[in-house]
Amino acid sequence: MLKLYGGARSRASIVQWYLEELSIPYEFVLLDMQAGDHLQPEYLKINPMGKVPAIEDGGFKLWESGAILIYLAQTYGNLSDSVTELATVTQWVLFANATLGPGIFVESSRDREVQRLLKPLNDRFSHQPFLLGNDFSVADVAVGSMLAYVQIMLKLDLSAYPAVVEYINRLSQRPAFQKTIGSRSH
Ligand SMILES: N[C@@H](CCC(=O)N[C@@H](CS)C(=O)NCC(=O)O)C(=O)O
Repeated sequence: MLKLYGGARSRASIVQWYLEELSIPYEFVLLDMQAGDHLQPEYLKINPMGKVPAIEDGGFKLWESGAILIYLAQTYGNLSDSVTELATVTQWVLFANATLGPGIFVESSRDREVQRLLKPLNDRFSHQPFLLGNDFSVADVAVGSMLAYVQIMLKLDLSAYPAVVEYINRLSQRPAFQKTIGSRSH
């Protein structure tokens, strides 16, 4: 069975959300990060960087949440073999992890980046329910989880971006979200 390694409150919830969306059986290996389980030699064999999440699928080990999401989409989801489709999904996953997350969570860049990044997202969600159009995809897991964390953890006022708020609400209603990321807010 696929193993997902994570901490109680960690980015492993993003991967767990997608595993639940795909109805893939998995075992969540809960590391006690306070106790430093993620820095022990046994876990460093899975991710030498000592970070979560990581997965083991058969003999295959993979870390970095974005890479894991794309692997799952290709292996178990409906991501096609199209180079352009893969590139577009990769664009959104990297945007979430390398641009949106750092831009908003790093306090020194927050004021500048919130306006710059949320305005085009708001424009997009004014015309379509999900990032790629009418259908939910792995791109929504990556970007949507980051936006949900902005609401849950930073409690920013997003009322200037109503379509983004509606998008987060739309994602929050998904059972797989509620079982994973959503349970953080309670
Ligand atoms: N870019 C990485 C970030 C991984 C990361 O920083 N994970 C945190 C938990 S959310 C971690 O393992 N921190 C432990 C540490 O730095 O000691 C990803 O998305 O997987």
